Amino acid sequence: MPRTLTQKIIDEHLVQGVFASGQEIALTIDQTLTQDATGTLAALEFEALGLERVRTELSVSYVDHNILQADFKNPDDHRFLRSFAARYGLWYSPPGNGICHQLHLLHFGRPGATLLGSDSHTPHGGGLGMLAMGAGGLDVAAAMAGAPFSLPCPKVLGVELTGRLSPWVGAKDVILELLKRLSVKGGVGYVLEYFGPDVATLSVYERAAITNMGAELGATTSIFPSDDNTRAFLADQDRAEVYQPLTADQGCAYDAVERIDLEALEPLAACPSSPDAVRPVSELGGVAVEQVLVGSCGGGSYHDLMILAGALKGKKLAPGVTLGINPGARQALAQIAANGALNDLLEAGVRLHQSGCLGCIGMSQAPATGVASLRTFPRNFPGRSGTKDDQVYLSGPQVAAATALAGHLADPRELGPAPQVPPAPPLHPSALAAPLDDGSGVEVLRGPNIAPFPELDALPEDLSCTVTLKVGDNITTDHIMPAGSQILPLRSNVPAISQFVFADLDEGFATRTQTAAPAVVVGGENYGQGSSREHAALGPRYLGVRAKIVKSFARIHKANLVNFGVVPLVLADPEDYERLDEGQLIQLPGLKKALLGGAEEFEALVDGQPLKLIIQASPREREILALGGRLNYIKSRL
Ligand code: MIC
Ligand code: SF4
Repeated sequence: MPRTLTQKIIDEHLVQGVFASGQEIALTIDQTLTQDATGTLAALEFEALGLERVRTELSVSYVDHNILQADFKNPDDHRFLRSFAARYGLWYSPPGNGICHQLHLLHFGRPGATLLGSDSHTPHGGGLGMLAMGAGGLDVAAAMAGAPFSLPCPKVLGVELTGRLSPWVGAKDVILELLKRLSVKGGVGYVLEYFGPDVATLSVYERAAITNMGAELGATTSIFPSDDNTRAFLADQDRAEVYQPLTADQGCAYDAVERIDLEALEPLAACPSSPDAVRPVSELGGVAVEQVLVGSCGGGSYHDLMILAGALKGKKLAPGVTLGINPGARQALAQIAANGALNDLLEAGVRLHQSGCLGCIGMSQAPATGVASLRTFPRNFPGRSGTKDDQVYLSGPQVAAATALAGHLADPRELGPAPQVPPAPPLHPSALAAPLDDGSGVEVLRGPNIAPFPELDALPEDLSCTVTLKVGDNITTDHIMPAGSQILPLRSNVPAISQFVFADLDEGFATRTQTAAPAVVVGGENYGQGSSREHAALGPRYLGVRAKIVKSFARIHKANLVNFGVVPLVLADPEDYERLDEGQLIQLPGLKKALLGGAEEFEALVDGQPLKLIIQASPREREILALGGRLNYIKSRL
């Protein structure tokens, strides 16, 4: 049977289950990545497993999110992660070196491998033909320990690309087009696999910009074939030896197909405040913009910076506009410095920042009140910039350049001939520290910011939970566990960070939930979309949330809920959502027994009336839930 590329890589790594949609499968993981904001917990979790060294081909600990050092907290975490990497055999990337996904693509990714990362944009690696997936920190810690990664077997959505991108239209427009068509939940349960003869017109940089933002569709991951462009990219990185050609078999069957005529695409932008609120820039010309930012894992590559520099060369920013650049990697900064593009950018008036996530996760670069900001970042969820009621637009570097020159959202096609991106200078500076041969003598350095991991109790036989919050559709993990420069430094301190759960939506949530516990949160469709942060599951659990009842879940968040013993329940009839309200008591009699007995349907009681719920959990997940979480499950098996 002809196979898709996705199936080929899955078959190669399959240790449990069969390639059939919806079934739980388990895959061996070749490489892992963690970043600091999720990595400190992942490190504590790995330590709890009691191993001497990571058991992967390669694991890297990157520091790129919490890089501001306003007090001791973030530098304490950096020091902890550096010593943890030295102790347990990981590569370490210090702050300022660049963003995990960009660095991983440049320095470590390889076609055909599996990569598990504690960050939702790990699919960036799909640009190199690897199966790169985001997951919670605990899943990544387990993979670092050599455990296979379990997930529902995805379906494969083939995306056929034909034609060639027109001048001033770029990779970001391809993924924005898909977001426009499919919405932020359109990719749930799928791997997006790009195919067609004209895939060959896209460089690895462009492919990675596309697979990166496939995360915004809720997809399990996205992947491109590995071909001559992949070979050239790897050769440029002095890593030609890891190249292997990989494509889908002729005549393979996709579960669904989308077709994109690259030639017909026009410059697009996502409007506030969702990555799928996409419109042609030509229709948005009136919007005044005072802040433009070019950077992030999905929009700060050498290729992105060169497009920007080419468009700005010899010109000046519009009065009143600030244009910040956050190079995705130290290498990209060195390359634009070497070929003169950095000078063109500085002459035009850009503000140069260090390599890192920065404003993408509200670590500085907040826009002023009431001012629209245009960013080449992957996400514009409400308030994520750090400013309340923010107006954040997303686009590629072409639109960013035209907008910075005009002072309002502008169509780059009006700028004249489009710049060509010259080959990257052969420079690969990086501050990566290689693993030690033997780290057993290294002391792991813990500052006061690192609190012990909370103990989680097993699920009781019967539960009665108060609804302490009811929310709507597409709730993001940014809503559940906000980020930003005030809260992010608490990522290693679960009791402290838990006080901020739902803080932007409902300030009283934490106290109310702790008082009413056990508690339940009610939500709509695609609950928990966005980031992989497990704090969005662990924080509520710490406050006493024992179950969530929603219309549907996003994949990573649901897995995180299971990992921390919060029972994910789905309404059998979505209309029942209307019957639920804050303050109600929901009785869940015999829930534990139902879980362990494998029941798919479960009857709860609300106001004495039955409420039909669905338990979508594999036998393994049911056992984890009954024990109160995955760490308890692992300990019970040791
Ligand atoms: C994001 O883009 O939302 C983040 C910040 O990178 C998160 C990880 C985190 O919350 O630490 C993600 O994408 O998983
Ligand atoms: Fe960092 Fe933003 Fe990428 Fe998340 S999306 S990894 S915050 S740059």
